Amino acid sequence: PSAEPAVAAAFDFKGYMLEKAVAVNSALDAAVPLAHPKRIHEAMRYSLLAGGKRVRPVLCLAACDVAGGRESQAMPAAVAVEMIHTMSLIHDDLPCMDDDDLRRGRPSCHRAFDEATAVLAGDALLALAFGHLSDLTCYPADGSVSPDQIVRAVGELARCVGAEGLVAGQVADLEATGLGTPVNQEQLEFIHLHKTAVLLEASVVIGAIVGGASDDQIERLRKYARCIGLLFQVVDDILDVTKSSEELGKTAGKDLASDKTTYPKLLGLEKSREFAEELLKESRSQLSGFDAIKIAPLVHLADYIAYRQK
Ligand code: GRG
Repeated sequence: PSAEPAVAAAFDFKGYMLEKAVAVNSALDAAVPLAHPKRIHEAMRYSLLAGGKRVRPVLCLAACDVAGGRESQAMPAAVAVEMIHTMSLIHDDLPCMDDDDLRRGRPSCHRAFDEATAVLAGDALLALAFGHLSDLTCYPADGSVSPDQIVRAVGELARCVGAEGLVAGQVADLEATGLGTPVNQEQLEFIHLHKTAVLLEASVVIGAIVGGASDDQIERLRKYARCIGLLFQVVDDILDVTKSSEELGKTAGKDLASDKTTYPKLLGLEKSREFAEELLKESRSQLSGFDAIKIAPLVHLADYIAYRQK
């Protein structure tokens, strides 16, 4: 359809992700030196450098590029959004929240260290994210990112983290779990939009801001990010059913057995797949009108989220 942008078919998405992840990892490493007191810095580095996919920082760099900016303009923001993501995972794994022993294939922070250290490592990463994002010395010396753009980016990130963002999503999720009864589609969407989509949205929007995007471009990229954020969770729910069915060799997997409300439970598998297709299509349509070559990473990231197998 005409709403869908033309994308260079030859784009090497895997190579792009790897190259950007290497650059992000090196910036994260430099942003958290092993300073005194050593144990808290060890815990911060343990979780931050544990090898996540780096989807959020890559989205941030890609959005900056679409807006016409350079990688160096967006790297402080890319580092900041990954710090926020990591601190939210550390806190999410705590016994008072999801109580998870494993994260990114190894013991979660409170398991590898202790609970108090994990709480403090999360707090310290939260503060450092804002410190890094607002540190003028982290940006190119040519003034390509103005203090006004940085202040706008800080406001965007603050909104995304707080009681109308990630925290709201977590509270709603904890409340829903505590009820022990299924939530409706509106409540499920609220949880996903706040727990997952909001940080993907901030990553893209902040990248666009420091890259010099217009307000109209920022809003279109914001809609793109919200679509892929929800898509991420719908696909997660679908994979939960299909994977566990495969593993068990049965028609009903662990998703249908657990108390957690999911899209397949609410809509059925077919309708959930249709919803995912709609979200993917909508995310693409928000990218039409931008440079067809520069949007390739964002288009392929949406496809990756939609068609991943785990
Ligand atoms: C933010 C102040 C503050 C508190 C935290 C605990 C909490 C409030 C929010 C929970 C947020 C949360 C854990 C959301 C789930 C997000 C999600 C989809 C995680 C998986 O993301 P991937 O697949 O993971 O990108 P990797 O490991 O690759 O980075």
